[in-house]
Amino acid sequence: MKEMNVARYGMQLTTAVALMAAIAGCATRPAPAPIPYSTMQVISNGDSADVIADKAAHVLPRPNQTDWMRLEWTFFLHFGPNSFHGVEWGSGREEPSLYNPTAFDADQWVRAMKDAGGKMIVLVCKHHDGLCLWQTRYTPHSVAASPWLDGKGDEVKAVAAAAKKYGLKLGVYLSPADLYQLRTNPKNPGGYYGDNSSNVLSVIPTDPASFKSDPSKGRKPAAGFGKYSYAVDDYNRYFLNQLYELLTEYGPIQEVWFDGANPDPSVHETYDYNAWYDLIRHLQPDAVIMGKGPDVRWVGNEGGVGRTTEWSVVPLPMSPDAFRWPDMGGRDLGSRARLRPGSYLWWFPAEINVTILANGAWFWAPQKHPRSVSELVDIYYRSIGRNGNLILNLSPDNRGLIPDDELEALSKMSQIIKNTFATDLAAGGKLVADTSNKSHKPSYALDKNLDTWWETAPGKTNGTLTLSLPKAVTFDVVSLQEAVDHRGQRIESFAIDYWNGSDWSVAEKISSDTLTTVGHRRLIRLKSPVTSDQVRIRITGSRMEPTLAEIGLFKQSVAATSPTVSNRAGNNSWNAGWKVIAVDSQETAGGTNVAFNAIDGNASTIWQTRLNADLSLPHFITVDMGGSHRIAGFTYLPRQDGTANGIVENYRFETSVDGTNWTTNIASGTFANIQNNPSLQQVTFAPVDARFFRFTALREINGNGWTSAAEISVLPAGGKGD
Ligand code: FUL
Repeated sequence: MKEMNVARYGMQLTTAVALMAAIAGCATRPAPAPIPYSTMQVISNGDSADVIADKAAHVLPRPNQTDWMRLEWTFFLHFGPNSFHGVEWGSGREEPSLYNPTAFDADQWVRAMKDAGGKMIVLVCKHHDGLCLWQTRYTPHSVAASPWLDGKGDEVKAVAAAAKKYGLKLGVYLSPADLYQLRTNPKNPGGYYGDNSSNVLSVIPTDPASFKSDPSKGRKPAAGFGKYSYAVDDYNRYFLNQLYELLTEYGPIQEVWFDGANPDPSVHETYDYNAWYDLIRHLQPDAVIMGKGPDVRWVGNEGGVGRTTEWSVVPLPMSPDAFRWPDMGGRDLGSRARLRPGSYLWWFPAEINVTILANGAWFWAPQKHPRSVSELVDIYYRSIGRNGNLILNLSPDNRGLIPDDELEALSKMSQIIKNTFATDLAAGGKLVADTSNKSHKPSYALDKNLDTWWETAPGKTNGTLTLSLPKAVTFDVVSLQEAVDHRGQRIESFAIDYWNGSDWSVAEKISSDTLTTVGHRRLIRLKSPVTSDQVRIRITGSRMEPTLAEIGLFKQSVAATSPTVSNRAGNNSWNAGWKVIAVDSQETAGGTNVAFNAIDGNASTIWQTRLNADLSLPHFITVDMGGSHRIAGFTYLPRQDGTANGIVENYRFETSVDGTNWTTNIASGTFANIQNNPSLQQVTFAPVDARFFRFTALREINGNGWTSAAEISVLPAGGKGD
């Protein structure tokens, strides 16, 4: 594969540098070899801090990543069996007849994305439940067995055609976890997933008739594509054939999305990632592999939040050929402190996946509604504005149409974004710098061309660009872009000032931002609008000479403030007078994590069971609401401090009128996907009258014996407090 060859080239160069370092100490010290640009650099033992920074500054994106980063705003689409029975994760035991949209309209989906300004749709072609949404040759468990269009429909084909019509690129999400194929699925006794079959030489595409009996028998390849051989087991052969169909029959594919989530890890299957990557590189060399793969990194949450310091150059502990791409959730992935000897420096930009539905729901259900417009606008700044691509999910309803509330939220969001960025207030200005490389003059930062840039003079790691405008403008967003495709990512800190008429003043940013990394794009929002005819960008820290390919000034069309977590289903007085009347464990050391914190209406305090004792589940908490209420569900807000300890995955929920006789409303429920998406969970059940409720944790997300909760509350019947 192309990338891997370049990577090896990088290693040879590094070896050369190491050799030169080894001969240092001879009488005449050779001048250090300049570090060449490469898609990979290796930090050697003995590299000085300067050499390490120099190497990090010489890592470039691969061409498929450059194309992808320039898309910035992309869309996800989750529609499948889950959309018909109100679940986030299916079981693999669903009948294909469940999938029966009555007004399916892929044009409507893609048009909404196009109108919003999206550049790509990544379609869920098979979610964890295993139903294939295209006409596959390799399982009857597909749309062919559904009543939709008498089994003749093909969701992928319809979306590919709409994407072509509206000029959007197409990506495919194919879930590695496949519950239908699970060896233990009673609905599919011949399931391939975890069937302990041995690796046998398999030609891809395999002849479906001899899939099990003789996988070395191929079928006729798709027009313009070849055949490939891999020694793989049944499930990997199945998966490779699925990939082959998706990557050869639907036109150019720009992104292949490999989800790490697996609802049932009890059955083990070894994914042959190397074979998958190899096939993708052959069939769609321009595509990026996202998630469990080498090109695009999952940002680490599903809340739409990029890091305020987001490095696209990330140190890997081993060569990318051998690396298995685990999720990278840490706060700091690429600062100088992380760049240690033995690391392989690799361009690995962040993708921020988030869904339009509140509470992180990926699939539509009647009670699921979109996030507020201000939150969506905020997400734009926290993703695209923090050196990452945004992939915003839309969820068609059971008719097969994106419902009006989602369309309305999206169109309001995109209108605000469009209005904000329609006018670049820096246009027409003149840029001067206190230091410039002769070939990279300041005016290049205002020419709307990412392939030309301002750069400081050789050896200068700080520099100031001053923008003078013909007349004063009022702005509250500053956009900066580094020349990452030519010079890598370098800027570590910067400052923004404006001329107040007699002196320079600091343009105050909103508190949730930091003035650190820039990368492909950084959007800094100001605390309040600034009016001035002179603006200064001071680069105060950089790995090597900093660059700026573009700067821009904008005025937000509607002031969008950061949302706060609504932890009481919008009703803050509902919990007045509530008491915890029983709890089996609470961490009272220091009086910090007591049970009452779960009902105090404060999302930043938590109930946690004792850390060094009571280390087995179940744990429970019983609450007296002080009077009888008609309720139809409950909410659980996991701890919001970024720590996973005690977050509940499986639970029981009970209610009582008198505190003695209990009704089990949910005997054993799952907060599907809470590990990836630790946001407010809402569970509904048939309405009951209750004064007391008991929440019991049955399983913690990592199987530990702790339990924690930021908030536990109830949902009033009819959606209103009583
Ligand atoms: C997660 C999945 O489990 C969700 O259902 C969704 O597909 C999201 C994009 O990734 O890990």
